[in-house]
Amino acid sequence: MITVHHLNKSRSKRVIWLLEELDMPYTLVHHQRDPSSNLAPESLKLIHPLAKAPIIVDDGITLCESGAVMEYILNQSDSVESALKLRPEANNATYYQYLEWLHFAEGSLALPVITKLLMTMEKREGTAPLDHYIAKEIAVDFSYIDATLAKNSYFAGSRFSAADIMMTIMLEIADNLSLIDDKLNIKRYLGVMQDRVAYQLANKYG
Ligand SMILES: N[C@@H](CCC(=O)N[C@@H](CS)C(=O)NCC(=O)O)C(=O)O
Repeated sequence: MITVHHLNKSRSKRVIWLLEELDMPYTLVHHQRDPSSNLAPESLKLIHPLAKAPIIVDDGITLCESGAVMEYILNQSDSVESALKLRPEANNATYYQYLEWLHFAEGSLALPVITKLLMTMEKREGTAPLDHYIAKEIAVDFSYIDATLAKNSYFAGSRFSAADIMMTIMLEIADNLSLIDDKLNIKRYLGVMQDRVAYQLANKYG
């Protein structure tokens, strides 16, 4: 059975959400952020040298990086039909749409969103090159995301997929930072995601 190492208020919510959507059994191990540094505790370093959540352990494999973990779980799901619910069949246009958004969440969007989060926590807003870069990325990324969600109900088209789980966590952080107040399609989409039963089960772990 898959063991999920869950850090409070972290991307590991993605993994629990996915497992709940697939109705797969799992064991949860809780780790709490250090209250002063907000970093992961030593207990996570004992599982993987990067000490970053999420980490899963299964059948002799220890894996971090949420996108890779999501793909691993989809590969393990008990039937092709079950995986197909959340990952379009390979090698068609919808699949590549899925793949783009699955990777976009960490590959492009995480940098400006997390940097903005840290800048806000440090009350650091100014005119340095970093501020210009982050402001430009945020403007471009959220306009593109909003336009996508004006056309499609979900990131990979008309059906919910694991790409939605990857994207939602970043969109929630952006919402908490008031970065998407005027992006009504993203706001509507977030409401739909947060209404999902599996999301709510994952969310209760904090
Ligand atoms: N790109 C990685 C990012 C992992 C990451 O930064 N995780 C954060 C939680 S959301 C973490 O463990 N932070 C604690 C620390 O860096 O000490 C992924 O998607 O898994």
